[in-house]
Amino acid sequence: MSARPDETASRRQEFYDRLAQRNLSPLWLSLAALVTKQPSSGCKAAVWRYPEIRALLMEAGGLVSVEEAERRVLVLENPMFAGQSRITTSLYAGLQLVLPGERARSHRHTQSALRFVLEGTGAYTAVGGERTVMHPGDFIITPSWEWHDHGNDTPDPVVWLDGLDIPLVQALDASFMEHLGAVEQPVTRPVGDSLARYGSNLLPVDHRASGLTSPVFSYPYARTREALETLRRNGEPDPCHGYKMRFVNPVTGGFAMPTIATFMQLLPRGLATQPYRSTDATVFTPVEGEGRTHIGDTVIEWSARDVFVAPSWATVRHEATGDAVLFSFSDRPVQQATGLFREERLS
Ligand code: GTQ
Repeated sequence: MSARPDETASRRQEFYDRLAQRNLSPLWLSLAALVTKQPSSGCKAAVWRYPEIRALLMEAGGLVSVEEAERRVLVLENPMFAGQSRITTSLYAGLQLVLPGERARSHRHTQSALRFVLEGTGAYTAVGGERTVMHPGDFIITPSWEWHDHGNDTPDPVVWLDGLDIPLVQALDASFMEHLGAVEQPVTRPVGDSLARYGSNLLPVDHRASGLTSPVFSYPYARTREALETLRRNGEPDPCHGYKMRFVNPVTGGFAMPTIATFMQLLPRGLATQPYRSTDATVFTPVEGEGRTHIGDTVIEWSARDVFVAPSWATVRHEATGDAVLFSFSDRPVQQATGLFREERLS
């Protein structure tokens, strides 16, 4: 039986309309867009320059109090995801400002957060009853469902990069949040306690693995930097990554956070790395130095405290024009736990 093409089309359309009324849809119209040959979210390479964002953040400081804002943050939105508060498909990033004398009140949520300190020494974030003092380059964790409040008793503003798994938690529809009801959580442990207890190549003798997040809330930059410098003296850099290390949960050997991987890499002056690509879209922020990164067809020039993002499966190669140190984060733990992670060296 053969029908005229326009008759077929109209019969099909009438059928699709009836399907829609029953909350059904024909897969044959969407299969190619749903199951793509390679990653295709539309996430784009992009850069935010620190001097520019800093000026806007300070302007926000004059316009909105921390009490009103709860968290005074400018969200870094991928240009392809405008209005969606995501820098990659699965991750959120923002720049947070706490002015001298301010307190950002205590709350907790199921989203995990990392803080990467860009500017200011001596402010703190409190987690688990302990204040973690911030220095530029420190990587600090706020685990899922832990109370946290931020404070700045120094004469200078503090600015850090927030990285959260907000879009991931959104996709899973598993967001919960509460306010403590007091501005600050009670301080029950002295500064430095968790670093001595868990971050000194030691663990309390009766410690049993519990929880998915590293008990080391703070990974001070001084230690990280020293390790990278020693590695540089001792051997050749990796062709694709320079001297690149991942932050570790000392109890499990796994990533420091269950949903977000964090890395620090040293690229010696003049190093041009070989291209690679991986399925974990990655947010980078240089701590020191300057250079450029080729991401697909895009070239991003960067210097310290800029933030840039490389999409999933985009070819990445770096060129350091001065000795450079890059902090970065991605959703690699989730991709590895689910068997999705892929990485390829292209040279
Ligand atoms: O500091 O608790 O950038 O709850 C977004 C959500 C920071 C925070 C953000 C948050 C926080």
